[in-house]
Amino acid sequence: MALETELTELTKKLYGKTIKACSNAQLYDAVLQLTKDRMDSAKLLDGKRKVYYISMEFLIGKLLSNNLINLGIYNELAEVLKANGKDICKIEDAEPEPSLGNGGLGRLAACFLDSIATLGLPGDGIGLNYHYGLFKQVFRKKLQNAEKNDWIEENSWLRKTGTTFKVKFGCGTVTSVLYDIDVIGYENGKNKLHLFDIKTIDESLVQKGITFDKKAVDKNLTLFLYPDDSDVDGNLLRIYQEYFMVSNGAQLIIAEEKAKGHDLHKLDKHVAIQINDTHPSMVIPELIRILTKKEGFTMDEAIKVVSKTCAYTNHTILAEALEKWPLDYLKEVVPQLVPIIKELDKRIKAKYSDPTVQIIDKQKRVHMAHMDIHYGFSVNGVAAIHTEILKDTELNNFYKLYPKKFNNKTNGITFRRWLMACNPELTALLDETIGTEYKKDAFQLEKLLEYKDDKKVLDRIANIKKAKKVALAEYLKKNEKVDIDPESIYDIQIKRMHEYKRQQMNALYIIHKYLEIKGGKTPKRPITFIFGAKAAPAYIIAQDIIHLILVLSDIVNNDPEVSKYMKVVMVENYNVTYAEKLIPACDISEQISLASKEASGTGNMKFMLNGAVTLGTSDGANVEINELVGYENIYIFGEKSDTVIEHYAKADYVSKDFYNKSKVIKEAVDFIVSDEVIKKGNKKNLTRLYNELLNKDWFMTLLDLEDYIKVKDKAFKDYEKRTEWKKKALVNIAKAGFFSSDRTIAEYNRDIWKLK
Ligand code: 26Q
Repeated sequence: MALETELTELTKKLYGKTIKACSNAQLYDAVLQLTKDRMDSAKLLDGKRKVYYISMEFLIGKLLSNNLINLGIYNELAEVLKANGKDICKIEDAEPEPSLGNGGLGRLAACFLDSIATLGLPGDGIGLNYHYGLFKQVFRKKLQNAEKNDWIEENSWLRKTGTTFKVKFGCGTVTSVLYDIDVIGYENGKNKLHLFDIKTIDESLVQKGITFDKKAVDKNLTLFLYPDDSDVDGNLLRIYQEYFMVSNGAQLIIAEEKAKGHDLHKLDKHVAIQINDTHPSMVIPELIRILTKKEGFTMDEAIKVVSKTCAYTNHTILAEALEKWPLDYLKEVVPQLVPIIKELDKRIKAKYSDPTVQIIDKQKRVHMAHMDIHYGFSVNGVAAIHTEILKDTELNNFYKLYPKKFNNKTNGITFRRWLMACNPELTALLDETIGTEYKKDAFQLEKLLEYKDDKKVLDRIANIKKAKKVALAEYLKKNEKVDIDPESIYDIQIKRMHEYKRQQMNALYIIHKYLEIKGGKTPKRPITFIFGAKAAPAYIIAQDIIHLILVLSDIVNNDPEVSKYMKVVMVENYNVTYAEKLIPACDISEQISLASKEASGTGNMKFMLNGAVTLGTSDGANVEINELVGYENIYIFGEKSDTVIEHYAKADYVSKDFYNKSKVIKEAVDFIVSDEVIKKGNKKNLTRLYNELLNKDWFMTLLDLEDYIKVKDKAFKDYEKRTEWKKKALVNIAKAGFFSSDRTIAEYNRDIWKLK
């Protein structure tokens, strides 16, 4: 049926109205229904072997435009709506954003599902249906407050299935219900994202903000996602959540295998399970438990087949972020897994005497990653440098035992969302210049290099950037009540707030610039510094950094002398939807983590694809961006990872030395506790941050600050050489093909899953 007729019939049926007469919210519901109907008729992907991507997080973002693009009906629908006086963007606005992830790891899982389906591979996601997801961030008195994010509406992408399982905990048994979200590939078939929930969930448990009664597991289990990111908070409820997910996942996989008539002894021939960081690691002992207790396997048989089925991805080298659960916690939450974990540990202890590779350590803590490495068939890092560091240092003792298990899979991003959906203008220009093949084969973007000296194309790319900057200025005016100048340079840092990501270094640069302007040294062109970041509520220093940025924003933006030359904006409740507006408008992409600490980063790839130039350290995927674009098209600064690792090994970094040695550093750091700043903020937060930088600075901010200032100033200066800058933007776009998650998934499939 023609799209217009279909939509007209739907609005008539739902509201007794024409398209024209519907509100945007009503049209959103109607289009949602239409899209779901279309997806119903899409082909379910299948094959001899299927991958299950298990993850505590799927940061899927709004789904409407993405699904319309993948179904190939976005433009047509936009036309239909336009002909009826409606704007598709307004209709997209009506969709609530599910926040089922913290950051990179969760967003990666969402990009991967898109690419798995796009490549026509059979592969489902398994996760949890958090009712309020990650908290919503609200600023009050220049501090972050956390509120619940209510995203589930009566009509949503979720489809309730009839599938339910029993999950046994130490304290009793709970019953699950399964919701599915269709994942449609770009011009291809579909897979499923399975989100488990509990039948007896009670939303009324949530009191003020995000506080709730932690004890009633059968009522609270899927209310919230843990906001810890890389600072693992050892909480019992988190273990309940993890086990609930993997037990349901394991039962679902086994049920599907049985339904297909497959022999469970050959599980590895038909199934690959990708464990997204250690959060789902209990799937290993859980599968072994089910196979031995319910399916008549011997322990040897079960261990053997599970070990050939499970593969583990590591996303961090921060020691504090590696899960180590006290055995006592596991005894309380999942007593039935404890004998299995002990058996797995016993076998390792019998084979290897090295204490660093044991699963249960002397303090009776279970090292989840160790279990994955011993009892999985693949271990991968997420960027070249990250995998090398894992092999050489962090997991070196494991690498020596199992060199063949280790492999790298540099992360990627889906171009459907991060180019086609968020930047249709750039997409159209690419279609016109290099054709449309790049949508299926991202490496074709390199064809754009032929236009490097074509003034018309360079100007058109620059004009698109300008239009995106104007649109962002309008959006920020409306949402943040701030005026920014589209003629200014947009310098953007958006990612979780964490000391290792060093937003504090960016803040120190801002102070430095402010003091320069106050002293009469003004920049050629105004600069707009934009931040977006949530901090784990329990992460004190991260809260202090947010506070500092909000105070600086107040001081800078309200100073008539200074605000002509610079503005500071920290957007509230940074999320996927916000990223889609910020990234296309960016000139300079801040990727300034302490070398060796950012496993990969994926925002860096999104910015590059949209024609921003990276200012970054030699860390994570920045290293590979650098190799692709060359030093002329990126700004790299700071110490390299080997130097940093050496500082840690020798424990010889003293931040005060850097403070005492450099006038510029001293002035910037001292400003944090100057009267001017304290007047506008909280003395307690600011002094704590000041002391941290001066006396500890675990992530070596002051080590790189001078070089950062130097290289950042150079980037701002180079921005004025307009033609050269436009070329940099073009080269960045042209070289971004490698970072398509289609490439990443093709590699996972080639080396690990072997689905087809
Ligand atoms: C663990 C236990 C208890 C509570 C919370 C957690 C927890 C939750 C989320 C630990 C870590 C995370 C998230 C980690 C994450 O997002 N890592 C990022 O993964 C990206 C995708 O590979 C990389 O690009 C980033 O470099 C990495 O920081």
